[in-house]
Amino acid sequence: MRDESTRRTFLRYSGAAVGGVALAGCSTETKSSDSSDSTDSGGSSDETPTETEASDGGSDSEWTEASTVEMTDQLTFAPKKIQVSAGSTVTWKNTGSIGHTVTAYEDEIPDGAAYFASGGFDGEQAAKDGYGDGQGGNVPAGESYEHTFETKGTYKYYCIPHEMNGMVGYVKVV
Ligand SMILES: [Cu+2]
Repeated sequence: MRDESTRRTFLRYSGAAVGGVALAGCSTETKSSDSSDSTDSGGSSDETPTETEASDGGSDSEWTEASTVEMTDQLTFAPKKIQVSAGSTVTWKNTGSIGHTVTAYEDEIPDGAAYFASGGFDGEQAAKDGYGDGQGGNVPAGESYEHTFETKGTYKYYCIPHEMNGMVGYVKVV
């Protein structure tokens, strides 16, 4: 039993290491959980995998005024956080050799804002399905995708195949 929880921790850590970026947030987490819990049989010891996103604070004040974002072979959007004025068109360029998507989190765009995703999908699920079905929305090497932002607020988006590697970005429209 004890053994099992150790293994689970290890797996999570090695998963984070692939991302390479989000490590700092994970290392402070629950060393203490190995004593008490898990006598209570049936699971639901949730790992809450999305929790790591919250920990990328600290750099939250660093917004770069830019309207071009590069998608790189390091599995990043660069700059990760951009600021533009309403009505601006943002261009994402794939400057590497690996394909990427630009896919908005439907729940993390301002109220009333238009959904956006490479491939022209009108919702996040459609974008995921489209990618799963023949890589719809993939932006290959050398290609780009653009979107015009009309509604002010902060948008968060990700790359479908590399979300697990921490490939997410933000656009703040002011
Ligand atoms: Cu990607």
